[in-house]
Amino acid sequence: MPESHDDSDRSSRYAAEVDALPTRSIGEHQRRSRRSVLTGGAAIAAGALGWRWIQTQPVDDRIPAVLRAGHGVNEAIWSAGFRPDHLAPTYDFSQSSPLRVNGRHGIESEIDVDQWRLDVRSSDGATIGTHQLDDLRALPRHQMTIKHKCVEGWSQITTWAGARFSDFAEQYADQTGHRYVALVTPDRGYYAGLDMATMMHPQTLLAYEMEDGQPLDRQHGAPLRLATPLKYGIKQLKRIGSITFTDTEPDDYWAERGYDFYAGL
Ligand SMILES: Nc1nc2c(c(=O)[nH]1)N[C@H]1C(S)=C(S)[C@@H](COP(=O)(O)O)O[C@H]1N2
Ligand SMILES: [Mo]
Repeated sequence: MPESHDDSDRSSRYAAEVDALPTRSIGEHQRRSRRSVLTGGAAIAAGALGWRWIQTQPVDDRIPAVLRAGHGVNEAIWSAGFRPDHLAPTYDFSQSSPLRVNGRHGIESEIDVDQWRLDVRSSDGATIGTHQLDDLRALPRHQMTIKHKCVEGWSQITTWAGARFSDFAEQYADQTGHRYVALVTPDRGYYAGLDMATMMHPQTLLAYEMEDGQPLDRQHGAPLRLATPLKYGIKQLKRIGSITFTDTEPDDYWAERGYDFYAGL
């Protein structure tokens, strides 16, 4: 399926921006990002209110009502990469094909799926839960055919299935007021941080299947990976070993190498 102009313009603009970034120091990059996030009084106001406060507001169709209410607040949340009431486009399964393999950091070793465990940690590093794949399979299964986009400038319509992170996180409700979730491979070879708004979005899945219900293979992140149409591929960590709830911007493999931390679409 041909790329729309809109997409390819956006990708090439993004690619150009990314090319320019590594020449800046990390410190400069962080100052710049902070400035761009904090444009406009609305953003500053919402920042002061904070995600934690937003989460305590009445929920309208599972989305805190305040997020629907004001254009200003929506503007602010744009720094998370999307409007919270916005669903990314989905496609017919007939348009889907198995995603090409890209990126092998942290997944090069063999993996015994039966031995694999997902550790959940609080911000002080304490383990607050350990899960096997059956725990994820016990949650409602969602399948989505979405467009996967890579910062390298390609995209592909593909299908994922798994549990919504938001469903998984219900058992950690005391943690979801934090600002970020850190995802790390078991060997710590690859790591990515995501803002809580993205993680709690209904299209953000802890995926264990691809295409028509096939289990993920190792190259695609068996036994569990992140899948979301809201972020570039760099955030969709394959072979998740741990999930940490934190208020500190997590270490992020590609942000450390000059890419935009939010990597939103
Ligand atoms: N562990 C791990 N996850 C990763 C990567 C990686 O190198 N290691 N690369 C990312 C990138 S850049 C992309 S585009 C997608 C590609 O997913 P796929 O190989 O299943 O197509 O995985 C993402 N997740
Ligand atoms: Mo990518």
